[in-house]
Amino acid sequence: MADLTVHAAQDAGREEAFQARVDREERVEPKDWMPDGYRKTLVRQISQHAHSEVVGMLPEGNWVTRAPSLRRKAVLLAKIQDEAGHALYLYSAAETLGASRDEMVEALHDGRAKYSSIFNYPTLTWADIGAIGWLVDGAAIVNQVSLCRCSYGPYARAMERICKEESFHQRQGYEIMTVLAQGTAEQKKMAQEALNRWWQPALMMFGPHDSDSVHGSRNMAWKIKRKSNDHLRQQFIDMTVPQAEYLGLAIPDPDLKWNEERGSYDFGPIDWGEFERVLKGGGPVGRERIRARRKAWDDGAWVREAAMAHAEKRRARKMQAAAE
Ligand code: FAQ
Repeated sequence: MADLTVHAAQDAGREEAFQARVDREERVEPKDWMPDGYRKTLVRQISQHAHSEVVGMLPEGNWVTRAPSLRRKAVLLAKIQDEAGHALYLYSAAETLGASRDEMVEALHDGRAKYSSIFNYPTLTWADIGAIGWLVDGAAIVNQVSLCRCSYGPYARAMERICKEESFHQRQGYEIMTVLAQGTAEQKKMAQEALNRWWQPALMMFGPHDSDSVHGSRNMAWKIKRKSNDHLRQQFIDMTVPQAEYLGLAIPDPDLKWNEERGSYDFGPIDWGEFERVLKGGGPVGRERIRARRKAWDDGAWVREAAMAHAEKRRARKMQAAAE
């Protein structure tokens, strides 16, 4: 009993020192002591972020064979490959916290781990590829720029590189939308319909309102997140409305209005009922996403085995050379 009291007092002291360190803006590194809750929430967020990058390749992959030109196809392929790279940096960052890659992937496959709600929507036309780059990567950048200052070093550093690539993704999407919006009446209609489909889901990417956010305030105190869900959502809206105006497209929100006093746009209610439904599996698209991921994992088993065997052989050779 006495031992327990001593341990509890030690932990409280360590947590206080940890918080003081975070408050001084010192980065936390893998071998440093950290509260269990800090480690757990980081593994949750980073692994879900990694899963989002992986699942996020699927809606775009749907258009690789149907891209309207060779140039478009090459650019889209490069973007999709970037997303795979982002997942790799993120899984590696989560591994520095003691999480195993196999466990993280298993949690995605059996539905315990989430991925971004945005990827449970289908890509119906080529304009959706433009809308994903413009709005989805646009929203991702707004969120991720603030994550570059995350208190956990490996995550913050991964974010810096990811943000640079995401800004190229955002521009390729906006360029697709510009061409369509300045094209024939039919092309402009296609661009408008894509904006209509992706606007609300893009706003949902930032998560529930601050008042309903489960992890928000704790993660802000730990400086994992620097800005709240609502703050980032507003920043995204204020940035994107002028871009839509330039394209001559209408944001599908009758309540959208500049608020002089706040220096920001007011906007209409978000359909959180739809968000909940999408999170619970996303209907046929959600099932298809997980089926595709499981298949890719199973089909890639021989590659993982070959890579491990190769690594093992190299290690044995090195040990033998060192012994000689
Ligand atoms: N979808 O308490 P909060 C990309 C969950 S970018 C699904 O507010 P938190 C690039 C949340 O996990 C997209 N779930 O949570 C790309 C929690 O559930 P849990 C990925 C969501 O962590 C572009 C619960 O709701 N980016 O992939 C969503 O403080 C194009 C309560 O929420 C990131 O992951 C949602 N939208 O804030 C790739 C960024 N929102 O975990 C391909 C890093 C909330 O307790 C093509 N993550 N939930 O079961 C974050 O910044 C945060 O985790 C938030 C959520 C903002 C997503």
